[in-house]
Amino acid sequence: MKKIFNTRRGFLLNSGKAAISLGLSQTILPGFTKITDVLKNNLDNLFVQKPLAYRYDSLQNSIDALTMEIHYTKHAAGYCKNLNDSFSVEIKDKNLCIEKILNHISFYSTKMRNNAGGHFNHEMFWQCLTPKTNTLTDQQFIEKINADFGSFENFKTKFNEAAKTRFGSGWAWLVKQQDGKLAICSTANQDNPLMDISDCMGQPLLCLDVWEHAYYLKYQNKRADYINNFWNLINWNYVTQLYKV
Ligand code: MN3
Repeated sequence: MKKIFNTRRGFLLNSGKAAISLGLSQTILPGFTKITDVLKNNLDNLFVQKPLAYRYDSLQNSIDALTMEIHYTKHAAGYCKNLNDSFSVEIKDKNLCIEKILNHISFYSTKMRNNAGGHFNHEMFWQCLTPKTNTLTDQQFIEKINADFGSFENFKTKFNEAAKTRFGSGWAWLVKQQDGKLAICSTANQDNPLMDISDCMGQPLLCLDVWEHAYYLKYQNKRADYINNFWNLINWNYVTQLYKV
């Protein structure tokens, strides 16, 4: 898969910059679909944070209320604001959705990369969480996980390993690759699998924020405990919905 994307990227590098500078509309790369509902304000077409579907204190057995509040109102809000700053300066077509920007991120500034990634990742992360206990029940998805990872336990172990071993700040991901296979990977900083620079490109289905700001108040240096407790919070309905797209 990587070869295909590299080839496509090579093509984009040769032809895409000219196309973008001419103002031709960018497309979502083949194999990707607009899956999330990252919102824009109707008035000015700038990105906004979607309201959380739960209270800050509703996840507190696994993530404490103050961490949730600071994470949402300060860290994530900062990415959203800085994305809009970059968007105003760098993008002429105000209708561009975030997936398209991420699919062509190599054409933009580092500020755009960090903040478009940061905004998308957090908007998706909030939706991957739920205070309601639920489990994965979709038989087709369960069979797919078993087929691609050997078993659900192997999938979990592999995801946890990706999250634990990400050096410094970043994210762990479950993705559906262009060939339909499920894969697990991690990305540094605010990079994500939608980016044309990513070495784990794919449709993201599940993500976990392993920046210290996501867990330090409750867990300090114990990232592994935070990762283990994340499994109590996963919104499998949402993840299944993304898998079915
Ligand atoms: Mn974060």
